[in-house]
Amino acid sequence: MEDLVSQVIEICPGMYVLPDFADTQALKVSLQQVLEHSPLRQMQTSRGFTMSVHTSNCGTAGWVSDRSGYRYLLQDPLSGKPWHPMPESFASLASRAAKSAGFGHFEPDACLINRYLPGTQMGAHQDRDESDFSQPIVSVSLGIDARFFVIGPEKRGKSTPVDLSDGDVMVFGGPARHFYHGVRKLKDSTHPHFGAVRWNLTFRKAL
Ligand code: MD6
Ligand code: FE
Repeated sequence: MEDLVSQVIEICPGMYVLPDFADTQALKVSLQQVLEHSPLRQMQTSRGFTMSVHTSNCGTAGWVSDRSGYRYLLQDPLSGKPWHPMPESFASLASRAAKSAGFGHFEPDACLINRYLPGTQMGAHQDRDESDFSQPIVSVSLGIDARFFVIGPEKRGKSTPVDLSDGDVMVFGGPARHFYHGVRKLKDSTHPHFGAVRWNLTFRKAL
């Protein structure tokens, strides 16, 4: 549970898992409010593929992908209006997690929301659209289990699996900040509070 950080597991230098750090039920109402403001949508890659995850954002900046590529925008392209402000409960969770992993003063301005259904996956990628790579990324998993994988600075090679469950938080910084990573195809299962869904919130200092 939150604030009782019993464990910080180092996967590799700069990459940490904080098992069961987040009280995900406490985040659920805010998540719903954010999604009423900026509904989920499937983004296109620059090559014209449709991503299998459904995506939204909250905070000052939101990550978008379309035929012109990846970038952060201050407005939701669906509405032309600013994204929903980042809920205080989201921001404080992310900075407390970062601090527990040794990254003090993390103040995210962007939260990317991804929804996975069974069968959804996320291919190997780097997160490199942010302006300051000395800032970590904090990721929170809600709902059904997923197998995350991390490779390294090159896209190909041996991967290390990291199994993530509801409430687990990952902190990605330092030398791991540029490592390729992704999520294996989700298995069919259901979670008592979220159903057959996994949510992932990634907190970034984008601007
Ligand atoms: C996911 N996460 O867990 C996808 N990126 O669904 C990410 O792509 C990610 O967990 C950067 C830092 C941490 C992450
Ligand atoms: Fe990522």
